[in-house]
Amino acid sequence: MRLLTAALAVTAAVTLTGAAWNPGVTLTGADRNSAGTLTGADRNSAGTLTPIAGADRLVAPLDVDPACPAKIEIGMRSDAKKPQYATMNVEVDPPLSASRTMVSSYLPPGYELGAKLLVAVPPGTKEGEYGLRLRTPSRTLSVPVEVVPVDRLDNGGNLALRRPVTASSQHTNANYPPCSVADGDRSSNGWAGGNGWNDATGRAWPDTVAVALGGTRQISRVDLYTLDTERYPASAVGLRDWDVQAQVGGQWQTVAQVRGNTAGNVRSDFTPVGADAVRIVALASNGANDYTRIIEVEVR
Ligand SMILES: [Ca+2]
Repeated sequence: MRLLTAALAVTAAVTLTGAAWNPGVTLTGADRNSAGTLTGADRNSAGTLTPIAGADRLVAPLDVDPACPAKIEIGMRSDAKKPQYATMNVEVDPPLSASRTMVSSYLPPGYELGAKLLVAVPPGTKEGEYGLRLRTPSRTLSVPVEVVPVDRLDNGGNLALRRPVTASSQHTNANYPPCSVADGDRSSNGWAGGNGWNDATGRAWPDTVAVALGGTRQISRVDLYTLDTERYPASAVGLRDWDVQAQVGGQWQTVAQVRGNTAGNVRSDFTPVGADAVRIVALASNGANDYTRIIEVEVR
């Protein structure tokens, strides 16, 4: 079963950047050292190199699990007429830190390339706005980073967003952290890149993952997103059977049940209840019926 998980990881790494980006270009700082051996790149003809960000601002919550930092897609586009060796520097105001300080690559004309940037907020950081700058030789793109307490997040009504998550087990691969089921990203494209929980007990059930709501909240709906991509559809590797439980007065109550699911996401509505936490009790997955794979849990 670990083989299956590994195969999923490889595929996700290729598709992570999405259709708009060019996934064929390697994005590592090590490329810089090979610049002298590149052929076909005319450094003197370097045209405009435009920094790109996937959003015009980034919200970075305070005091969240370090395994699930704020993230944003960044990249650059070359408008040069010839291939060039391109470098973009990434700067962030302290005490925030970014997962990379530069993006560099051999870049054909008209190409865009992308990378995921993680922005960590150390404990004790003051809330407020911090600067993130993507800097090429010709242009700088500023993306404000707003550091806010979880209680003041604009959660769009999703009471689970960025709340503490606990799980029955955690995969040895750190790219499947439990906190990723409440990170606000419900897309399966980030699978194996820190955007979904994979438990560690193949073919052993049940598995559980719980989200604390930060106090008693009136809830009546839970949306669960399981792994569902074109290559790995939910009907083959997604979650099939589970119970939705609410913690009421210290006791877990089953408020909804899902059986025989083959879809990527399922909405469960139930009689309103005042709950401190929500728990998914996973009972079986599809296909090989091996692991629990949950991308996101939303509570309303
Ligand atoms: Ca997620």
